[in-house]
Amino acid sequence: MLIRHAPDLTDNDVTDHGLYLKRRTLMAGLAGLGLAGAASEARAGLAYTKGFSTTEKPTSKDDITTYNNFYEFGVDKSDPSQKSGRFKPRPWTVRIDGACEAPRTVAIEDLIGKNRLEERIYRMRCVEGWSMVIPWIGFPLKDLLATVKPTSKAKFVAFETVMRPSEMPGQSWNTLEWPYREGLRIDEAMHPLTLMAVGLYGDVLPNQNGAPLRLVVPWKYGFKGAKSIVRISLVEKMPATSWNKLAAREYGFYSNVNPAVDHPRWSQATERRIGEFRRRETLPFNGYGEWVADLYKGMDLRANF
Ligand SMILES: Nc1nc2c(c(=O)[nH]1)N[C@H]1C(S)=C(S)[C@@H](COP(=O)(O)O)O[C@H]1N2
Ligand SMILES: [Mo]
Repeated sequence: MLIRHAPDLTDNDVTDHGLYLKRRTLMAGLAGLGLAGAASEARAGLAYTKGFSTTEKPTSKDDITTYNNFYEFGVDKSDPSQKSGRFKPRPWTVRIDGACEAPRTVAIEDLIGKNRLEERIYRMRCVEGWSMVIPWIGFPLKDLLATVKPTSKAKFVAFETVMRPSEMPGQSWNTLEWPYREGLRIDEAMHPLTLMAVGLYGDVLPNQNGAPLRLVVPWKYGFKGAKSIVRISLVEKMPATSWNKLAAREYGFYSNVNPAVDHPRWSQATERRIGEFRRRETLPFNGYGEWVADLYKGMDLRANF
């Protein structure tokens, strides 16, 4: 048995909560994440977090892995799957530094082996007006940040994608300022919904989805979820972010999903769920308001879009 500590995932949960995979299949997939070794077996756990996962039907694996935004590989939706074959997500280390007592550099194997992996089925809403339901595998970002002991000066968290023009053909074009940068306020980063994903559909994360490690913030527009992360820095000031630098009027730092605040060039009131024909209404905070609306109490979400 690959994962010993999975007492909260039963076959009843599988049918009751619409989990797309049987436990056995999920555990087999985790072998792909390097969890087959005896050492990992003792350390790793897999939880199915009730409540946070949606019961909506996941988008097909085919759509999730061929309809992508990852401008490092090109601007067309098919570029990431077609042009990421040369990208090497291993070996890989992530530097975690800045306003913390114990900065460190950690290998992807340690992140996967030492964190309690969970499946989280989240909605993802792109700022362009389409959405998906994606069964991620990962761990809360707050668990990782806790290991470096943030100081009181840590007000924001900055994320940086790898810079590797020889493997990422899109980095030869000035579509965005490279490396891709994103950021969160510290309370957003520490929120239990905020995930570091290392897999999807029970298997290791494909290159086009941000291997080997990407951020997932389900109540924000998809571009906040930086892919292929090499550096996470705790900082005092709001960090510069790639899309905001390109067009500040169009892509705010917060970028919470908000049907009432239109993009200057299109409405955000509705969205196209990939695989469906009719458009659906977009929900405030992408439907996660009951957990995150409090983070923005007293803030003007039009001025701070
Ligand atoms: N490094 C990097 N991260 C990125 C992007 C990108 O171009 N580069 N695109 C973002 C956008 S716009 C979206 S919608 C999501 C898409 O994630 P997916 O392709 O896994 O669905 O990734 C985000 N993360
Ligand atoms: Mo996006």
